[in-house]
Amino acid sequence: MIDVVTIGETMAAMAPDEVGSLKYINHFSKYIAGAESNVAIGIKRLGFQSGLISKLGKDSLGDYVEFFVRGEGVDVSQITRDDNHRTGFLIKEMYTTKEPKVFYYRENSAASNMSVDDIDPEYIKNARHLHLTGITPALSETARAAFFKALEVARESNLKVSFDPNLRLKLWDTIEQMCEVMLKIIPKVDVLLPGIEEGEILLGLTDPEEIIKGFYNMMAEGSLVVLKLGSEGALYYQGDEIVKVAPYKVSNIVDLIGAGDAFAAGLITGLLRDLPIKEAVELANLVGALCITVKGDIEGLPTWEQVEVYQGKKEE
Ligand code: CKP
Ligand code: MG
Repeated sequence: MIDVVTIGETMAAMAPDEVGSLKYINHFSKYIAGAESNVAIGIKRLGFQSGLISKLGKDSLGDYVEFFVRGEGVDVSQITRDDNHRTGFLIKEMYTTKEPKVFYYRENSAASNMSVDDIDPEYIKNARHLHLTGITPALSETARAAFFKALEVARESNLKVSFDPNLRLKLWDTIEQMCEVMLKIIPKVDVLLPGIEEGEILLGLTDPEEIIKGFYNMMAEGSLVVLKLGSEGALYYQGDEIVKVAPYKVSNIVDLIGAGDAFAAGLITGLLRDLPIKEAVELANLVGALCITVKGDIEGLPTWEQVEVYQGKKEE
């Protein structure tokens, strides 16, 4: 049985082995990138079965992505291969003084051509949880329709739905269009995982408590909003009081990309394990923190056994 289904684009990616302008870099490492597959892999490592709905080109990079995701134990039965469109690709440029820059080569990719025909309602209905991010509806009109179909099926079948807005302005025509779609999705989900910046963009607010309440007021009563504060930990709110959850401190920060997905994997795992919300958020903080101590989005994601060691419940 699949516990968590997600839908999105997994890309082949290249990260330079050194910092500096791509103009002068000659050596790269290949890896996979994609918020939804990051979450699916994170959940699988933490002990639950995840499945990814996606599309890849019938090309070597598509083989690489499919083998990798399958190798991590994620169910790939809903990944189809497209003869006519290529596997999405990204390349990073690294700097010493600022966050890496990401260049996408994913327009009209196989995954951007996903459509409602790629959604098998039975596959979603048989799961416990659907995880979505704001990247998939940004890929194209047809991918957006597939996203909304998945959401609709999950709601009709009473699955829990979590949503990470993951705003990627580069993928939208206009900021207005992006905000309009996001504000249409948020009232339909049970668990919302925004960051502060997303609150600023979508609600025009800066105060964390106002942001968390602003989002909550758009959702059904009893929904859960977890506001990610990065190195400050997180806040959560379910309509009664706003609770602050302290961060899991790590000193060796290597690569911040993927932290939000790791956080989502931890939180969803906590919910599947029926942990009290505070403990689920603590788990999310821990998994998010471990992710950033290693280069790459998924390499630092812990297994459940490792989580127990970090929590002091088990000896290494
Ligand atoms: O918000 P995060 O840093 O956790 O997301 C990172 C992922 O899918 C990364 O894998 C990248 O490829 C992407 O977000 C994206 O499409 O930007
Ligand atoms: Mg994110």
